[in-house]
Amino acid sequence: MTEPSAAGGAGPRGGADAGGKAAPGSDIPGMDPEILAAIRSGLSGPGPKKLPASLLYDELGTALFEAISALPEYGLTRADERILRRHAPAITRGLATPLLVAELGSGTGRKTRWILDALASRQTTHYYPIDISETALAKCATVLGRLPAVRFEAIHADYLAGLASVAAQRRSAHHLLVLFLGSTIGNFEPDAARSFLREVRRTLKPGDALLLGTDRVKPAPTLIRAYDDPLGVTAAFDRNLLARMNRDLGASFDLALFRHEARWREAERRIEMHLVAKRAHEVAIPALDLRVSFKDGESIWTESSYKFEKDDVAKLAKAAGFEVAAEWVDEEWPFAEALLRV
Ligand code: AVI
Repeated sequence: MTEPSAAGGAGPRGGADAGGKAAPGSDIPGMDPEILAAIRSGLSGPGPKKLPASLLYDELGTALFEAISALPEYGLTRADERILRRHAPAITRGLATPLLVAELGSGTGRKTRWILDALASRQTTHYYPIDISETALAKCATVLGRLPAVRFEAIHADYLAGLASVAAQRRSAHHLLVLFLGSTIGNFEPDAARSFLREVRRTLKPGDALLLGTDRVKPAPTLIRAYDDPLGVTAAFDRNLLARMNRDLGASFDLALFRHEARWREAERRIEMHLVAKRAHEVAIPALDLRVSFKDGESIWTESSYKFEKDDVAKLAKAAGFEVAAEWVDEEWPFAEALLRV
């Protein structure tokens, strides 16, 4: 998974508020100008500071997220996989064939294997993992690229562009199953989640389906431990965002001057990750020709992870033009996979 929204921003890849005119540093190779504009606006200005969450997922960040997935305190990924392992035959049973499978954010491909295995007895499946990270796609290819009944075609693109290219390739007899697993939708702001799913819906036809994973609300202490684990892996994942700005933009963040904090916002039903300055200081970001002042205790909001109640998914699905056809819930770590029909 490599494509979450900007914290407090609108959505994935470019959901952040890109400015109009070219600003210093807007043409740094390998850095999306919209992300650069979001860094500038997120750290300038008088309001609370925030950075695009997509910055968390460079190669090191993606590896750290995989380590998070193995933490005893972070049950989300294991719950997601348990559901797919136990219920893949039921999930795929009613789907029309021939079926193309497109996955938004390929991850390592481990969870998806259960779905592809369940389909293998019925058909040869065209599987299209879509990701902006070539590293993630390469890893996914090692897990899923050589399955006997799978035609694997990696798509290096953002989610919607990738999905549009799959939709453009399909023949009229083909049906499409879109996988959006791991509660990545929870990293979108609610408005952005709705409009994103509406866009997904627009590329689908009757008979197509979307399998949507969502993490359920849990007691606050459970959630805080999941996002601020005692080993400090999530803290490292969060702070890597600053290390990445040092690496890629020549910034002068002193990582020791920021501590990671997870906050549960009950009313909004979201976990927020923050990096909190331990004392007042200044940071330079030469590539953006920017100096940023931090007050003692001031935070940078780096990611939101929304949690869902049962009704939230049905409402979200309806607002996007889907219906919930079936839902599977993991009881050990409440997490749901909903099969949404067009
Ligand atoms: C990728 N996404 C679903 C994770 C989550 O739980 O929101 C990202 C994450 N951030 C910190 N830990 C995990």
